[in-house]
Amino acid sequence: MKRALITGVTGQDGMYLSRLLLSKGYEVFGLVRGQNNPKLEVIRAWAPEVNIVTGDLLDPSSLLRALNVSQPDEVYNLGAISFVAYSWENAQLTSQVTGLGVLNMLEAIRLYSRDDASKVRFYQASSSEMFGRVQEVPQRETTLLWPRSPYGVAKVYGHYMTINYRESYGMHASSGILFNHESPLRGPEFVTRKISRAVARIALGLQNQISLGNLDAKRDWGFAGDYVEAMWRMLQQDEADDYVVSTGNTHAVREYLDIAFTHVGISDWEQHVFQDPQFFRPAEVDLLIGDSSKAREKLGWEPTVSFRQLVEMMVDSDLELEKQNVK
Ligand code: NAP
Ligand code: F7E
Repeated sequence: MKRALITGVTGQDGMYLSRLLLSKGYEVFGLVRGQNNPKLEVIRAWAPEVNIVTGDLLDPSSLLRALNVSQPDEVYNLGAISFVAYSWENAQLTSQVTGLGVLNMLEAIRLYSRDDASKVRFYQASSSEMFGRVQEVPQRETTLLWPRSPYGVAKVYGHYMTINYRESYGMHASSGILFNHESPLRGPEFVTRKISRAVARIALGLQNQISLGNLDAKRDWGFAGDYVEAMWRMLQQDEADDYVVSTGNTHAVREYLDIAFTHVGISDWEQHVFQDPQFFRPAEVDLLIGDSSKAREKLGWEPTVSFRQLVEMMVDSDLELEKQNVK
């Protein structure tokens, strides 16, 4: 039985990945931070078989302890401060958790493995935000990185540190450059879930409007359940490497709005949507679209959920949740 340690197990991807690994027969350990973390109950209900280990990416000794407890064959480093807008207001904290946290984990693995590079395979959750002011369309593994937020800069640090540990110590360390991926488990601060929730509530007469920022930003949105499969496939390769994971299609925020509102029978949706300066960013990533040919060829990976299916899945899920809240 293989053993895996997941940091960020209480997040969207951690939850999908934990179920995927359990379904493949893994013994799964999840790192949970803080004292009395409210998400602990959520992950326990979602996947009771996950073994919880306490620890924090900011505390290197807690990571070493987590490795000693879990004795993993594979480590998936999904833990991060992941909300881009928040990263301007908390730039140092974001740099420490999302950037230095990667080094803390890599170094803990190196010490734990006692320089036996084959002992633990490592996955780093890199991001399309690293492309920022895109230097090439579509973006691929070799595209020059030009991050546009403290979050993006921190991810670039973690990305190159992962490559450096691979090259310096021969560690099986892979980096998935994942484009936006969403699901009903997405945090409500991200635009897709913010819209799906609001649309459900507007359809049920529980609210009348939604305030948003830039409706023209374009993202390559996929389904989180598909993307965790790509993470796992990366660590099953003989050689560690970096892969772009994306659908290859891009859509503006307003297209998401259009499909979401139309799905609940509201065609004149503009009257419900307001733009508020507080949701615009100091520097925007205007366009993201990924070229995932390498992942498709080498990992045999491909997305299974279309943009429309994703939007409708999220709205349907929020309709159910909001109906339960009303009861
Ligand atoms: P998420 O839902 O925001 O989850 C982030 C996770 O990190 C949570 O479990 C959180 O724990 C944990 N965390 C935060 N600070 C920590 C710390 N100091 N020590 C240990 N854990 C900490 O993010 P996600 O959408 O699942 O994304 C997973 C990873 O992929 C992140 O690294 C993200 O940056 C990256 N990524 C995401 C996307 C995407 O579109 N979703 C795309 C590219 C890359 P709490 O629950 O306790 O806060
Ligand atoms: O914004 C625009 C906003 O916050 C998407 C993270 O998982 O994916 C995510 O980062 C777009 C941006 O995600 C609102 O300006 C308009 O252009 O949903 P988001 P993100 O910033 O793309 C990447 C790949 C990650 O790695 C990150 O961890 O939508 N937008 N109006 C808005 N965004 C938000 N949040 N709220 C609005 O009201």
